[in-house]
Amino acid sequence: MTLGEIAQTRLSEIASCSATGAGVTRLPFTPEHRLALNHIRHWMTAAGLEVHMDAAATLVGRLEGPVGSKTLLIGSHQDSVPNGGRYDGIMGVLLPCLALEKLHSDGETLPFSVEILAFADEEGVRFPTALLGPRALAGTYDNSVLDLADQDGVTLRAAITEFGEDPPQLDRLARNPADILGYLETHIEQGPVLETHDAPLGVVTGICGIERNNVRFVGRTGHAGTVPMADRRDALVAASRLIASVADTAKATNTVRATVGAISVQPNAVNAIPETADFPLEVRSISDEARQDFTDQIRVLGAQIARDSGLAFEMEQTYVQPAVACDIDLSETLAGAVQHAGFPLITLPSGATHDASAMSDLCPIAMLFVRCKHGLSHRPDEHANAADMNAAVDAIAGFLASLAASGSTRNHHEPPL
Ligand code: HGY
Ligand code: MN
Ligand code: MN
Repeated sequence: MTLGEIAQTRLSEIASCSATGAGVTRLPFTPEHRLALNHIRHWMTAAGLEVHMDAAATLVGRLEGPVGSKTLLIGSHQDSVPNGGRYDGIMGVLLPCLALEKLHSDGETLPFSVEILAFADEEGVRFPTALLGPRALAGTYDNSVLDLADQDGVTLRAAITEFGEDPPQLDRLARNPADILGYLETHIEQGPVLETHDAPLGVVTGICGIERNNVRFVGRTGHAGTVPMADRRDALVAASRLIASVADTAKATNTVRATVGAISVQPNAVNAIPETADFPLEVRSISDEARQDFTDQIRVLGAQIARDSGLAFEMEQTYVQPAVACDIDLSETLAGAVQHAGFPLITLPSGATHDASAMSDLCPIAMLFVRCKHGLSHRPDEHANAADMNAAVDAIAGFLASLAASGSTRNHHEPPL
């Protein structure tokens, strides 16, 4: 079997660590997450790594390099969206493990340490925040996110504690940038560009920025049959007007991608006028300025709609991750490895966000994209083929070998041997 075929088999196995339903549903700090750790621990051990879990429930596999050498961080996330695909995130944990297995079987050793990281929560689906793991390593996470709760009222702090980790230890996870060579993330493209170019791999130039705001309209409920239309303060009608404007404005400006993916209405009864309507507004753009302008526009429009219909309106930012550029040097090394492995070089921005977005506050980042069938992702039919994953393993192994040859792997504050 090729390493790509082994990858396909292992991703099929871990895909079973999922809640019931189509595709993969593996939210952080759940029984499915705990089951998945057994598979990831096995991959890391097979790659010769020492495995432990950190206080953010990131599973860490470390290959110790020479004393005084820096550490290359590689990783992605174990969690999925509900009814998602079997490649998003987890493929970026498995492929570097296979690349290390390949280097080991080729008798190669590395003059630096390597850590493979399986972050717990990148999607930010269960809690209205995300990227706790990479932000803890970068020393940029905000303690207040631990008080955010999921739809069952379980706080992030309680979920981590119940999962067996110790949130107060989060403050001790921050790494010294001087010790870190950089961060590499391998990820399914989640778009159609590589398929359009008939290329198995792509090197990412930058990652779009993202922000999420909770939007709330508060009106007045009443009997659906007895309250005259003119007297109504219908929160769902107001929300619908704003949501339609979000899509129309985003399409017209063409600088952002804006989505309302969920809504909750109370009292949520067919014969009662909606009193409250709550929804998350997500806005993404490679330009932070365009994203902020758009969000400001929607805030003004929402307040206007509320005033015109006698409702209350709130819009509160719950999550923001600025756009980030990938490191030129690291990306050139990655591009060289892609070409040396015999594949065409395609460079492209990422419309999806990633753990790498937060890791860029700690160290230089590079991202390797793997072709995505029909560009479909966040769906059960998300697919990457074995040959392309095999190409990615070759490129990652080549990237490691290039870094090893570059000699830039010693830690400045440690005297040479
Ligand atoms: O939503 C995203 O961009 C990523 O898949 N979390
Ligand atoms: Mn992802
Ligand atoms: Mn995703």
